[in-house]
Amino acid sequence: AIDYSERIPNNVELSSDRRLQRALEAWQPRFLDWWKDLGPEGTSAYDVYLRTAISTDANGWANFGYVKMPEYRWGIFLADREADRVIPFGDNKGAAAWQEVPGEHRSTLRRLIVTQGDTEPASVEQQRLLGRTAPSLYDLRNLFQINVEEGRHLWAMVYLLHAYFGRDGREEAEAMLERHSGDPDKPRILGAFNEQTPDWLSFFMFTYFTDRDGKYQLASLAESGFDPLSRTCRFMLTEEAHHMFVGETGVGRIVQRTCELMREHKTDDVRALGAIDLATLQKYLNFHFSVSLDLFGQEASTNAANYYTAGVKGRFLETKIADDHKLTDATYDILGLQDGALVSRAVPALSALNERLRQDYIDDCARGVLRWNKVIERAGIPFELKLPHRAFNRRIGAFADARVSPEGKVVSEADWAANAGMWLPTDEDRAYVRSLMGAAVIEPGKYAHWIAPPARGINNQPADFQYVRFN
Ligand code: BYC
Ligand code: FE
Ligand code: FE
Ligand code: FE
Repeated sequence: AIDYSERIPNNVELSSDRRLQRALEAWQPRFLDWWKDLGPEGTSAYDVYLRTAISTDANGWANFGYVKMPEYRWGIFLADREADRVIPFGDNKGAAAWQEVPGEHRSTLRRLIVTQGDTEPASVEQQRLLGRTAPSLYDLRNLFQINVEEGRHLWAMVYLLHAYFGRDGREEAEAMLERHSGDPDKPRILGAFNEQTPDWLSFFMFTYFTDRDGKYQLASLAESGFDPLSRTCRFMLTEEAHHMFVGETGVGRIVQRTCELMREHKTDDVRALGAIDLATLQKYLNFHFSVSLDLFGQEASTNAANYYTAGVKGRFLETKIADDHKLTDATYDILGLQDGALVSRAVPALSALNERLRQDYIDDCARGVLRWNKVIERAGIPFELKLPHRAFNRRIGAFADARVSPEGKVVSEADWAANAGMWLPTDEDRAYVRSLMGAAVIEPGKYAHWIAPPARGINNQPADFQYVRFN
């Protein structure tokens, strides 16, 4: 169970390690200052109907109540330790999982933990103004739930840095609050986390596509031979599920509203009716999917091979895969660019691990798109949302220097320039979407015109529930 009597709630018996406890208690006010400055704007007095974990088992989430966000019980929650857990892959496969950081993997582990940790506060920074234009109290509450949990994910990584990486770890924990999303001097580490999240369509696309990268990265770190990292990530994944739910249902509700209006008014031009047309939804999808694909790194990566061989970062659901979990003799086909064409080639499976994880991610992304298309189909509208080709609009990896259409055709610079405005949101599209985001809708049970209400309330609350009380 989680001990909430402590200043820092935890289930790691923090009070038995005074040095660590004091170090984290010194970091805590800096975190709160950061939240005040760069967390959700102007919200410190709001009472928000939030869920707080009371334990890390399956029933630990049943706890809902009104909380002022600066008083949210951020803390350190690890999934329970598995007795006799072994390293599931790599050179050390079968050896006892590490409870301390092995010296030879120290810098690798630190780097992975820092990269992961950096994304969490970045997303809070990206989303800090969205409350002004929330389409409903229900959506506002979901935004805040995600924000406090991303804040807790930062705590999760900062705990590992403080507890296992000594002085370097403490310095890295400080730096997490010094880099900021979009800061020209001290940007966040990964590209997608320096983009803006300027409107709610972007927010729903981000939580569908980019939080899902989080799911896949966390799942492969959950396989890590470094047991505290594995246990931390396993609990984080239970929080991540809600973020992706918000994205999938958010986009789905916009699709539904658009289709209702198209049918009712027998028109494609729902912009005239104050809604978001399907073509614009497709462009936003193209953007967020391609930017999120970049987060998986290079298609062929010796870093990824080294992480795996060392036992620090595994594959998605590593223990469920039927092979030798060493991959020294296996190959994997990856797509690349050769003489201006997309060609597949077999490479050592170890070096293709980023690409393999990206493939797992793409398959998962496709499932939600199917569900969105069901909504369109049920409305009798001949339109299909599609994931663009993996080579489309990439900045990292083999396709970074190519121009590739959403269908996967290599095109000239001139073709790209002529078509980019049909494939990606234009300034005009973004301005239109922003123009829909008026003052926040704060009447219980009411929704902005461009989005349908959800199928059910949070924790089965009634339709007119007051999810946020403004004080
Ligand atoms: N941007 O060998 P490669 C989440 C660099 S989201 C900039 O492929 P590797 C969340 C790379 O650093 C999940 N640079 O690299 C979601 C390397 O540099 P060096 C976040 C990039 O090591 C929503 C070079 O290119 N979690 O949680 O395999 C809301 C060679 O590349 C990028 C993680 O990322 C890029 N996109 O990197 C809130 C997990 N990609 O060595 C939260 C931890 C590559 O040449 N990170 N580079 O200087 C990792 O597992 C790995 O570092 C990467 C791939 C997946 C990022
Ligand atoms: Fe997170
Ligand atoms: Fe998330
Ligand atoms: Fe995440």
